[in-house]
Amino acid sequence: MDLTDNQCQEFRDRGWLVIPNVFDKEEVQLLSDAALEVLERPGPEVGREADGSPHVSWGMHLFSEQLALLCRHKNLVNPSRTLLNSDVYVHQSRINLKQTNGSIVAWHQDFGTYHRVDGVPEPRGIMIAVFLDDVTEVNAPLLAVPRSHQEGLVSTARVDPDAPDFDQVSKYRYDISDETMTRLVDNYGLETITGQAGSVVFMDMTIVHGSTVNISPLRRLLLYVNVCPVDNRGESFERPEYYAARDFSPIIPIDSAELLASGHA
Ligand SMILES: O=C(O)CCC(=O)C(=O)O
Repeated sequence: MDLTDNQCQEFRDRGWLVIPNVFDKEEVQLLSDAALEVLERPGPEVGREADGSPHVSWGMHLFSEQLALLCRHKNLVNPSRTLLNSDVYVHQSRINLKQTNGSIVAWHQDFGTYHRVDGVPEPRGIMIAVFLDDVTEVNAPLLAVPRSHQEGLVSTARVDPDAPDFDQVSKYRYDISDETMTRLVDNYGLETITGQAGSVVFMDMTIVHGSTVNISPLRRLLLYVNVCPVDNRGESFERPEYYAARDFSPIIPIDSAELLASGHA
């Protein structure tokens, strides 16, 4: 899958690009099955709702052959290489299962934590989202501020030692203040990012984004793969590998035949 010049320009201007029909039904089913299996793991890499049900799993490529192959899929890797003008490695991957009445995701920039905690030097990288369910206006789509990547880092630390997930997650959080959010939305607006299952989003990892609670009965399962150029690697290893890469070798792309074969093994 090659990107057109117009698509590259749209990514640079707005900060993201949505491409429909990147994966077919069989691939979506295989990836959904693999993701739900990883979410069943008891490990510390799984984040949970207050009732104990899983809603996020970090480092999916370390725990599933199919999800590791997804991270190497040419439909993710080749556009990323084009947009970043470089070979890429996976800095972080995750599964996000937004269940009915589950968590919100506060306004943030992925690069905020990657830079300040993981030591990724420069704001060069892409958050790729793979939709495994249809995402519409009603099941808590990603919300994002177009062009906000052009502002650089605008997030600030949120330190709340009483948060239930303080040790694991929230001490590393950098959120966007209400004042900054108001200014950004006044200047640039705010958009929903929707698409059918099988769609893929390429988003600059400095874009301000978040999502609300999903009060619909419609599940919203998404996979995220954050890639960076191989010369923009994390230099701090404070967090475990499921949050922050140790392997910086350039990804060698695979195709759908290899992904699908892994499901038939
Ligand atoms: O899937 C979502 O609702 C948001 C996830 C997100 O922003 C992230 O993982 O960085």
